[in-house]
Amino acid sequence: MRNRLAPLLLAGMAAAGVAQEPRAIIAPGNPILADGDYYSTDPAPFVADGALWILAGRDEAPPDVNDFIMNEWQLLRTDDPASGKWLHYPAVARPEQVFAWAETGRAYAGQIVQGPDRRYYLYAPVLEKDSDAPDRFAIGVAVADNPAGPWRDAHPSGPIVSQRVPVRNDIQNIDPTVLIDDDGRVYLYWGTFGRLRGIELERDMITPKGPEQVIEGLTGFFEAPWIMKRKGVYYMLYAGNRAGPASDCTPALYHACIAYGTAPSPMGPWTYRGVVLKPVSSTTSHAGAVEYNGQWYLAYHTADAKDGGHFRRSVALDRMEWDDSVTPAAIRLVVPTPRPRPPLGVTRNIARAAFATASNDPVPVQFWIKALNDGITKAAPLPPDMWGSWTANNPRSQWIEYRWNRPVTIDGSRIWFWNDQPAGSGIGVAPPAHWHLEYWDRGWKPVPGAGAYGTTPGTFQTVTFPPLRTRCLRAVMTASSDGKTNAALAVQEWEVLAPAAREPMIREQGKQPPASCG
Ligand code: FUB
Repeated sequence: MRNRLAPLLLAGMAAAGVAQEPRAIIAPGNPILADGDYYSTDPAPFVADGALWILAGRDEAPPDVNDFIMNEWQLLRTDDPASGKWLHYPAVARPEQVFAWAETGRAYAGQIVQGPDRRYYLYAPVLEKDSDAPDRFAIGVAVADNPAGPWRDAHPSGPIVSQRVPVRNDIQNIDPTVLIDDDGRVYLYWGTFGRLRGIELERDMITPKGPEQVIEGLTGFFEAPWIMKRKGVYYMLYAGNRAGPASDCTPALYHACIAYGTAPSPMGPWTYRGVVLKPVSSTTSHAGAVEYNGQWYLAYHTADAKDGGHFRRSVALDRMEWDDSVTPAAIRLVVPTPRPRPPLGVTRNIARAAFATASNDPVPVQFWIKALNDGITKAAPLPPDMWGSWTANNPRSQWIEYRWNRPVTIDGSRIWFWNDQPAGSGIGVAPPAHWHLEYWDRGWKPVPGAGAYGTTPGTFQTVTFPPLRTRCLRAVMTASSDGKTNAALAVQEWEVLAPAAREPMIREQGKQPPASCG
């Protein structure tokens, strides 16, 4: 009964706007919902009725679909985060049920705030059904007596922010965050793609008091602002994507860190202060912070649940600590606490113990060198799921290299090429024309006795050879070419095989790559 009829029943209840009974969850670490039944995203924590709640969206993209399929919001609730005991309230609200002017789907990142009238206000980015705006994302406000609803439109005439109200703007109007200041004044911030706006609202929580202001000074701001105040200082957390090998935020452009800035007043001036959370396993990062029973927490999302991904994200919660020895107080880097993972199992692959480098170091910021030996291959990867070499003018040859701290004995290798152009192309990313392995033995030498080097993309190409001992191995690739220009190269995963399976060798954290192969 549970397996066959329950999903239909639940879907029917959700469509009818009936709140579902909460179900109990035990979370021995992150993510909170981890079994892949319900993905949860864009967390917005708040305290209500003495409990810690998290408003979350829900990712429903099928595996390998790269799109935000998000039809509803859900809630998580705990009285004791350390206990790992949560109540999960699925299907709390859907855009088209709450807002008559909204389309189904795209239930993006919202926030619930308790108003001065003790009622709860949900600030929700949704798509407007009828709008001539080039981008129909708009922010609606709903109100309820309880966080679990029922929610009704607090401003039935339409959104309070869009590309048409309260002023014409040309940004994507999503990711709202709200602060009720100590003096009762209300401030709303929102934005994405590097453009952040702020506006004061009337104390009714709904009416824009204007003017809409451009918020600047938050270095690398990408999206997901989160406003809060502590000890008289205004803090803005946000997803930042200032990328590069020297960036304190993220090496790869598609990923984001959670950064923060401070200001002496709600509208600034804002000063960048640093990073709160390093990039997570999903490309998007989205966080909110809250104080509960004297302890601060950061809620964020990752791709770490069963069968998770960039569009199948799941909410995590960790302690957030302050450094009050400096002024303004600084937020310390949050230490993620994942659930205990099952052992990896014995394997011949020793690539995960190696340091990866490439001939095109620094690798273009859309790609990520660490994807080479992360153990993950996808049917529809995004650029940071692979090493790549695309530039406007690609050279004929590239190599990728592994270095181990100690000599290793190997007798095989498996490589997974990625392409968006066919073999023989001189543009885009194509499989290599040919490639081979070289190992270090007082100089680079072709691996002797190697079998055929396959070039088919989208699946592992396996090469075997008589055992050899080395500390460094290269895959040397000759690019596909049309005779005039060269295509780029990309590799999702590159494994190196020891003669016998053993407990996995994992690279020691914090160890520096060996300076040389000798
Ligand atoms: O979940 C949809 C979008 O992804 C959110 O609005 C962004 O903040 C990012 O998390």
